[in-house]
Amino acid sequence: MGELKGALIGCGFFALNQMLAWQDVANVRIVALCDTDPERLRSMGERFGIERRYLGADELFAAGGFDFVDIATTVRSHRALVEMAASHRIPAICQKPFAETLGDAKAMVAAMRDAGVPLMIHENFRWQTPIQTVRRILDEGAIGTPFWGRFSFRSAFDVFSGQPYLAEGERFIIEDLGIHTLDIARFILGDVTHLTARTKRVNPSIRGEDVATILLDHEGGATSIVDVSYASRLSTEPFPETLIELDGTVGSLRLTQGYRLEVHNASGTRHIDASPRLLPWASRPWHNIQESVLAIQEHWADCLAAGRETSTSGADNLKTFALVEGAYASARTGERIPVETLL
Ligand code: NAD
Ligand code: 89Y
Repeated sequence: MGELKGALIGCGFFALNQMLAWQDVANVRIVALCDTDPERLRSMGERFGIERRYLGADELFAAGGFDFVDIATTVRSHRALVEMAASHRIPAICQKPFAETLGDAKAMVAAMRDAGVPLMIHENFRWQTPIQTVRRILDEGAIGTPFWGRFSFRSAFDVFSGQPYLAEGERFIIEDLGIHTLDIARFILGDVTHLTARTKRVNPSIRGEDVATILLDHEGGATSIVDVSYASRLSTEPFPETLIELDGTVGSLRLTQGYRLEVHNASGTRHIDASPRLLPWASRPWHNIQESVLAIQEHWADCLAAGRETSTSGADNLKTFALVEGAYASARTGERIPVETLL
């Protein structure tokens, strides 16, 4: 496989993880950077020794010389940047959340499909070691067919110091974090037909909701609960762990704090350490997320080289993003939302 050249747009808080991970992806080299903020652009360029730097994405695309673009900006710019990639027929990775609205997300998928180039949403949580381990245990049939699940992310970690915009938006936890938890629920129990949601704001210094409880009906017949909170003060801070409970026809599975996985069935009880690796450039407690960034970027490079569709393609991620939109609609109206009406 020849070397793939990439360009990164957005040199902010999270992009650093993406740049560090790209260094570990075989046959990929980031050759150009873009950020509207000159200081962030300079700092990322100097840290990674990248000379080609652009203050505007239009100049970056006009200059060309790369095989894909990695969009690591916040949501407001996603549609314009993906459409720019489509108009230059450049494959693109776009960070979550996909877009500001489901209508925008659909337009982005259509633009990339019409251009004949792949779009992957950087929905990395399903790539975390503990989540992949749960998927593997299910595929082995260890608990039979799951009929009930809980996907829980409860924390009081200060995410606002690194990402101050999270305190400012009208929407917070479902759009920012619940989006990952909903994607994990889909990854583990399959697509969703209906949902009901309730939200709260506990922290008075932010604008959006910081607690959400979502009830999901899955196509295969399972019922699950996605519960997320950034207002939960616990004796041991679990950030950024997603805890999972699954009951199946022949057994059960519990992923508890500390990445401990217990699988129980008629043959007995297995205890599995589902901890992520601490990569040399990673730091606790973010290492779980950081390892998944490397995994999803490796997946992108493999799929791009082989011409395969990625696990979290734009088309796939519309189904996760519809759950986000549906959850806000249900919380607003109190109603149960049929997901097909959104897609
Ligand atoms: P940030 O504000 O720190 O960085 C965004 C950068 O993009 C800024 O430097 C800004 O100047 C630049 N930018 C904005 N619009 C631009 C444009 N049109 N052209 C070029 N540059 C532009 O934000 P962040 O915290 O790094 O978050 C970025 C994205 O990453 C968000 O969508 C966030 O939800 C996501 N994120 C994902 C994860 C994950 O695990 N997948 C974790 C954290 C953040
Ligand atoms: O932005 C969020 C994400 O995607 O993962 C954790 C986070 O950084 C804060 O909630």
